[in-house]
Amino acid sequence: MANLDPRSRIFVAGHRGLVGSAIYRALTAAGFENIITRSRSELDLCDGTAVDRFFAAEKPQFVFLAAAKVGGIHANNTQPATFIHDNLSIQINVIDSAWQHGAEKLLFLGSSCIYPKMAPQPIREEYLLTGELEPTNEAYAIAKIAGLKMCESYRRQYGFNAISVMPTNIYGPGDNFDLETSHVLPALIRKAHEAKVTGSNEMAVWGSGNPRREFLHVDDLADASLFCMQHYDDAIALNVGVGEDVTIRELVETVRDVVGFKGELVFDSSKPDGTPRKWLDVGRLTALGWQARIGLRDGIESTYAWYLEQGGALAAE
Ligand code: GFB
Repeated sequence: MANLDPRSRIFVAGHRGLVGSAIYRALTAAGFENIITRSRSELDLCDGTAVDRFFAAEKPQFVFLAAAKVGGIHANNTQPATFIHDNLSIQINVIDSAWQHGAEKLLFLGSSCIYPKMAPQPIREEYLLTGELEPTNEAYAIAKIAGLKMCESYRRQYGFNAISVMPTNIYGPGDNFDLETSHVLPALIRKAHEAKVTGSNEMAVWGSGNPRREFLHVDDLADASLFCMQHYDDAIALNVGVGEDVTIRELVETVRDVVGFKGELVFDSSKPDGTPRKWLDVGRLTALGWQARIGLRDGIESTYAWYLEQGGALAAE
């Protein structure tokens, strides 16, 4: 088990992102005093020489690799080169430098899109690499598969304690609400809110509304990440989810209710549906003693409140 104590030197790569900022909050709340961070302007994680220099100087003992190029279905589908390039570069630089400079343990964050498009449901960890990937996010998925295989390989060849977790769709405070690049949940919150405040009687929803997705609040993911850093030392990339999923139509109904938008939904079939379903089997993590606590409706309510605090209401008025 990892020897974390309040004085441990912990590097959170990507501390300004949705997941990294939640991990930073969770570490701070848990009393860790030596958290190392670097903004993108201070350290470009795609620059191998700079990353190596950083690790040589700072010598972090524990590394949360939450830095990644991420986006929703449209961003993934239209910028595959950026997604594969940036994610592979970040992973190679951070994982290799962490090992080279003697880090005790590294946790790599992947994504449920690593699994085959038509995987049996719920998806067990062993279904990895048993079928073709979903084309809209293949480049991102290949990069994430490479990341978890890198952790597995460094563990096997060098004995480096690198673990991987594969979260389902994440949302929460700090999310990206840009309609071109965001994931579905923040996009729907923004669309419902803007339709409400502008008095529009309709809002657009991409695709058919039939795909099913599982949504995990980012504070639950941060909690799971700390739990795994402290209690999990194995090669298998662990699924992290809530254990149940909803259709996009059900999701938008809940969002509409929380936001208070009473108009019509218009489904835009020119936009892709993506994977029909990616419901994770979380039996392994549950057996270790962790489970998600934040329900979807509560999570949407607090995310909407955060969006309003950030000026979402002003942007729409
Ligand atoms: O969250 P999302 O963009 O990504 O879309 P994926 C999920 C579903 O919601 C798709 C539908 O079926 C979308 O067509 N959807 C409906 C919308 N309305 C909207 C909208 O306004 N915006 C968006 N973005 N979607 C991503 C992957 O897949 O999930 C990434 O591309 C990553 O690689 C991430 O794995 C977790 O769930 O389809």
